[in-house]
Amino acid sequence: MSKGFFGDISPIQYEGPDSENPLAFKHYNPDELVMGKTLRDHLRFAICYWHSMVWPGTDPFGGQTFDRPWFGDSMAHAKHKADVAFDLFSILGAPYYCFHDADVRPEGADFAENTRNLNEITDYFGEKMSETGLKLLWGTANLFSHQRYMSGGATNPDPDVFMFAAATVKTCMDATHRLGGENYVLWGGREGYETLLNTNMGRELDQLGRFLTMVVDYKHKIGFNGTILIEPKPQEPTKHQYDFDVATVYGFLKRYGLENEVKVNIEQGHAILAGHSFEHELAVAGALDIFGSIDMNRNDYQSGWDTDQFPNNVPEMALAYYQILSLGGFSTGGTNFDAKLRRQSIDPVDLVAAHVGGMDCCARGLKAAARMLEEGKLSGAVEERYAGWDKKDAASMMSDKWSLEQITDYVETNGVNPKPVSGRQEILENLVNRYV
Ligand code: XLS
Ligand code: NI
Ligand code: NI
Repeated sequence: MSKGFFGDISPIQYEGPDSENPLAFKHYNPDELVMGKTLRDHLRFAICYWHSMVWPGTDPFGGQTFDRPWFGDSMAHAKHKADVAFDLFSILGAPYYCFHDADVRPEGADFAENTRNLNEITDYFGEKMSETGLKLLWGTANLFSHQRYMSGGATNPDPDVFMFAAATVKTCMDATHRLGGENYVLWGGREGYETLLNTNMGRELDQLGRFLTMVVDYKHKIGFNGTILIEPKPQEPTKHQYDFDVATVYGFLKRYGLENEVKVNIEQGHAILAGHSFEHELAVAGALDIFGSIDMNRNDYQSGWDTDQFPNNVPEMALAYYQILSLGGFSTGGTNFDAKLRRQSIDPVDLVAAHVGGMDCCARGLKAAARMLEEGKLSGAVEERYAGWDKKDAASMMSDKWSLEQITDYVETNGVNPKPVSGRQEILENLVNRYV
């Protein structure tokens, strides 16, 4: 490993909960078996390129605070960045990473140069991946930063932009496929509108549906076995985004006949922005059978922005992983740290420590969730709550055997007169407290 940017920081070891070493795992022991599976395989951690390697520490009131030797526009800078990125992945022992095209290659003068640059860096990644055994959780295209996308990518009023975006997505799917990526993500930061005064919403939705249909067709054409994922978010940067939340995405997929082809990548911070809890979004995806992957971060609950902070709230993580484990865990998905440092955290050690803490927090949450699931007290209470539905007459109501008239008849003949039953919320909340 190059001794460059991270100096003498060596690969992070598991030292257990009593360790006081800030650069050791206290809860994430990758080899620990939980419900018959290692924590490594449960959590499937991925490090994101954009926040960790690209973001310069800016905010709306101030410029760059991070001095990174790889900041710059040349291919040499891009390769230097890749070297340091892979050092970071190895130090953390994370099995996966994720990237946008714009994170990893310099912006070219035109489409052809963008593609050349992306392909060159894809080759470079390929070599590094076979040297290190690191894997790609997902790739994606940045269809929101460049000025050409200011009015959207797929939903742009200008068909030339739609075309440029579609061709760009093709190159990113090719790169993802070539690197053995396990998913391909579409997050539509600019797929939405600022004002209805200049927007034809029905047309824009049809454009987005057509775009996604082509993505799915191309996936099958090239034999990409990964999952196509949409990442919902209600707003920011666009005032109203079309992929508002999981339920909205499902309605969209249904309308364009894609509900069996596309799943969701759910981000904690986006759930909060949509006025939901993270576990709500996970449960909706589970109920509608479109759960795919997660972007792990937390929002500042006061600011109302997507502040993308590293997770540090174990009880929240426990409830989230409880949903995920209840769904049988990840298949192609994983836990991507879509989280960035605070802009005052300018040292290399901050980047490592942030991930160590986030990984520990997730591991602790997952272990608590596994205990909750294995002991079955919570699921037992839910089963008991719905036990009436196992009875024969109740089952007939759910099948098409009974109509409203027959039910009315039944109520009259049997004198059905329901008695209220406690929901036991506080008792269940107290129960959760025992695990976290
Ligand atoms: C922004 C999104 C973005 C996606 C990938 O809010 O979270 O980072 O994860 O385009
Ligand atoms: Ni995200
Ligand atoms: Ni986000």
